Amino acid sequence: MRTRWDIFCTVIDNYGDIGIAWRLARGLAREHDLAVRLWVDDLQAFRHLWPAIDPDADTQLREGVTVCAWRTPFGAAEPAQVVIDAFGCALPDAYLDAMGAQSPPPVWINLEYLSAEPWVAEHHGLPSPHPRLPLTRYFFFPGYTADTGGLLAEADLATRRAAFVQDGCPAFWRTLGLASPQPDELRVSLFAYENPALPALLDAWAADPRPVTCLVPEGRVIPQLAAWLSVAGLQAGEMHQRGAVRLHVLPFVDQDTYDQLLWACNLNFVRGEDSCVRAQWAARPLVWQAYPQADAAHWDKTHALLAHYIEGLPDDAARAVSDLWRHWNGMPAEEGVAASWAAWRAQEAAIERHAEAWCGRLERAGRLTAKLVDFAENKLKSRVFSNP
Ligand code: TRH
Repeated sequence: MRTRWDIFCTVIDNYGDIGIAWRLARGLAREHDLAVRLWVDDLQAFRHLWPAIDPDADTQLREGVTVCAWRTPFGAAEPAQVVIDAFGCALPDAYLDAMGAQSPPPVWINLEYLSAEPWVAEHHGLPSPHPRLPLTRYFFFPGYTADTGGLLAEADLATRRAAFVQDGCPAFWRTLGLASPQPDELRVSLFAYENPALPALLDAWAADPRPVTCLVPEGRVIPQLAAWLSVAGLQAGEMHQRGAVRLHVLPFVDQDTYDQLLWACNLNFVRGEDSCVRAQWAARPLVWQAYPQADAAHWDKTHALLAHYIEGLPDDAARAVSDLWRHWNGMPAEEGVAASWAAWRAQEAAIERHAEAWCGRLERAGRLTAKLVDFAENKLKSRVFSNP
């Protein structure tokens, strides 16, 4: 019989939590042949990144995963053998009580947010006993080193990407209503939160000696873009040109198509967590905007990933990458935005080579799905020994 896993996910204000939970659920079902239920409290939001989702269905089978509507109050459900609460979302009380009544109890894992900060390895895998119930919750931390939970990626990701990019993907560009890039054109995707550095970056692109095509999925940055263009509003499908920069507003696409966009562009501006990791696996240069947190806690995260990412880059290229990331996260930088962009352009070839090499280095951290399965299976085995 297949081991049963339950993953619980609440959608906060963005798409990262459900994006990661969905990727994980799909990977567990497809690559590890597990019986996975994914409980989600907002199927409407989920549908944005996976349009096949029916927002009204109580349960539905999608990509080998049973997607369940997480309603309040929570109906009766027998707990699975492995239970994941993604990003500390509180499990429903009734479900938690049912977990506590099981013998042996389920393996309970809290999947945490990804960070490149050094403390992650020390906290990865730590147990925390429940104060009331005979349950232990383990903290599973994704990360960039082998002593963490690793990074989410499908086993065939590199092969699929290589096959996709080998002919320059003209058919893909056509589906987005775009011609293939000109030889001297820089094609950029821009997925961002509101960002004070955006107008200066757009000015720099408009003044670039070569054409820059910027593809912007619908979302939080659109009003800022409209203000820069001095237009009343912007819709998917619109195109505007200012100087060297041509801006296209794209519809929000499904998660797999977004991956292809990252593979096809020369440079990707990404945000949050999941798009950042996918941009790294895309083996293309990226600029990351960390999810803004109180007290600028995201600066530590940005700094940690940046320090790790620029290892091995020649000094000038490392400085160009750092300056652009710093501007994009509101951190002090050595140069202004225009000079940082010019420096990035001058180092483009080295940065591109580095992005390819970096993708290879990511492998050293290990694959999160496989590591999570190992972790849970070990706990399941020891649970059997202590509960004969
Ligand atoms: O949406 P985000 O800002 O999510 C954030 C972060 O994950 C943050 O850590 C978390 O605390 C906060 O949510 C609540 O960025 P992220 O993580 O990149 O997630 C976006 C998801 O949307 C990702 O799975 C890719 C997907 N996506 C599409 O499917 N289609 C699109 O067109 C685009 C632009 C994104």
